[in-house]
Amino acid sequence: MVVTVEPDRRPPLDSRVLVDEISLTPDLTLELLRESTSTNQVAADRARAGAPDGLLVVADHQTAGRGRLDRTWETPAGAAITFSLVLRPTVPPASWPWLPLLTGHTVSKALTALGYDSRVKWPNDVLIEGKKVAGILVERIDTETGPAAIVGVGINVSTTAEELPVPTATSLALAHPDLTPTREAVLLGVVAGIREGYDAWQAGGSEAAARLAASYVDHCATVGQDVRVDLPGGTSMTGRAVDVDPDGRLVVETAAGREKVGAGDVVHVVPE
Ligand code: BT5
Repeated sequence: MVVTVEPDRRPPLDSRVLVDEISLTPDLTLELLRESTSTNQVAADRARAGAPDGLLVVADHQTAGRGRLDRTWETPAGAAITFSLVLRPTVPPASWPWLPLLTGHTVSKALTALGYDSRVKWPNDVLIEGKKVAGILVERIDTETGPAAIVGVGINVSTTAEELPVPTATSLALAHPDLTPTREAVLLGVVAGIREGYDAWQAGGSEAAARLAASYVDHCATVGQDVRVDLPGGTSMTGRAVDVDPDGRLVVETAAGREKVGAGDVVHVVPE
């Protein structure tokens, strides 16, 4: 099956294909919504109402997607993948900061498996040729049965250049027009990749954590780059990103010495 990039001829997600595949995976349950405001919002509501680990909320069209720090995530109908997975991690609280990085890493690896040359910009923007193809929003919420993680992922699949909200964005179709995976294939590949990576990390203790950290650094486009990091307080720092520490923080070599950053927006500085 081939996905067209003509906006007026985009088919809806084929629920039979998704249900068939996901019913074979005992640790996933699908809730497919034709339209939704924000899948992270819906998944958080479900988790608060008791939804178990593995609930996958997919929106065929998301109308009010959320980014980090109250930003928005914009996707035209039929052009993207937008979903949120409810997870109930049992790892120690100190390991939670790795969850967004793990998600970015596994999404990027799933896209690589589909033939795209994909890398992660710290902490979890998924890039192809330096442009953002996927965004991730991981939120921790409290529920009566313990804390839950809402892992939200948006991927631009057939979005055209005119439809993309910012010039720093790309889509799978723009990045590699010869590859034409269906939205269903991208969704299933990415969800399977996240589930597998997460399960290995959850079950594997410190050895799995160390393996993830090494693999993340290997595939992270930021490490080795000159960067500017815009920090949540409104300040910024510049330097060379040299590593990611065991807590998932970016290590930046600045003029004033080594700094560790737990949250911020990284800009890869292109040498003039
Ligand atoms: C993110 O935020 O990148 C997280 C995006 C998460 C979206 C998923 S979709 C399913 C789930 N349900 C939700 O409601 N959200 C999640 P951040 O790093 O803050 O980036 C947001 C910024 O990316 C915006 O301010 C724009 O500059 C840009 N942007 C918006 N839409 C984009 C798109 N489709 N592609 C690339 N960049 C985009």
